Amino acid sequence: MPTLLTSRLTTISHHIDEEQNLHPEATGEFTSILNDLTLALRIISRDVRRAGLNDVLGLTKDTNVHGEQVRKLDTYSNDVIKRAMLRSGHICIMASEEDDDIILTPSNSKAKYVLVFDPLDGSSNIDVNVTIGTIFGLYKRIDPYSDETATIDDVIQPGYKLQAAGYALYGSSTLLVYTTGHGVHAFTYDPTLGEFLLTKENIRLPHRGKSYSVNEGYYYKWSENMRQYVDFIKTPSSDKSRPYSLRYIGTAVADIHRTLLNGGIFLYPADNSHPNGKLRIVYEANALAMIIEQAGGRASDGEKRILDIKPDNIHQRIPLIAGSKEDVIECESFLKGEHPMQKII
Ligand code: AHM
Ligand code: MG
Repeated sequence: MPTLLTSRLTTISHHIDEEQNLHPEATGEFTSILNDLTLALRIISRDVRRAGLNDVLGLTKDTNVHGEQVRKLDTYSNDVIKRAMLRSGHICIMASEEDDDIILTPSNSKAKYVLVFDPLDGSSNIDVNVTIGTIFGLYKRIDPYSDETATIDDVIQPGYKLQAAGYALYGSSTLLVYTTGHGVHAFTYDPTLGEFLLTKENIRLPHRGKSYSVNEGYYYKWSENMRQYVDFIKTPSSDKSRPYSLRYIGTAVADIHRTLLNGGIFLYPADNSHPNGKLRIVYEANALAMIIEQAGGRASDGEKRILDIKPDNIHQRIPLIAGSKEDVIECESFLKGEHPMQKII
């Protein structure tokens, strides 16, 4: 009996090439940008794996634009990405969580592409050996044929204009999850080969999950509607669809990744100390929202689709509610005070 072979062995570079072949107008620029980025991710992964042996743990003396203490690995990863992205000459401008201002490259008036990134998400988990990650988004300049120097307007485009988005996770293995708008694919890094190998193609998010992910320590800082939603998903129901389990790592990209695979809901809502939430729209929420949507989920600030929001500045914060479609819709209905169960609990 002949067998039908279905699971193919593919590296990230093969995959990027295949996706680009779908676009006859492709120039190869996009491919070389993603190849440069994966080089940076491999370098960061190598150094995260050796953290503790290579003097990258702990704090620097600096505080970033958000008033947070900067860790050595934050600064190191930021430098690695910026330097790797100069290679192709196709990036004109960048924005990073760790840089107060936009970063112009030597190709600032010639190149077509814009990179936004959080070099090391989950900084507070670095020193305790818990999963951290890198988040990135890639745009085209507003006018890709302009020969003027790129500006902040090229960086603060709404998320629906992203050409690609993804993240690396430095966890039990190093993973790269990315989308170019044709589904979400995951690659696992094999350090002995130095390659990211395709391990999950076309990831789909369940329409509803059974876990929620939020820093519940802020319960008394939330709005009454937010508290009611969390009370609701914890209340046992006769059909056993509730209570939900709580899962919270405190690294947004890792919490989103678990939600992507298992379904459920991730929330970093507004609270008294973070009136606009904590996550940053330009280099965190937009990329995570594009991944979630491409896998069939939903991402909003509680009212509006994240990807439709036009940021005003590169470090703007936004509440993020993302995950399984039905869970996010249910939460939005609580936040609007419109859920029928709200009067009962
Ligand atoms: P960072 O990018 O400086 O690491 O901060 C963002 C992180 C997110 O990864 C995570 O969701 C959040 O901060 C955790 O914040 P909190 O400790 O308030 O729950
Ligand atoms: Mg972050």
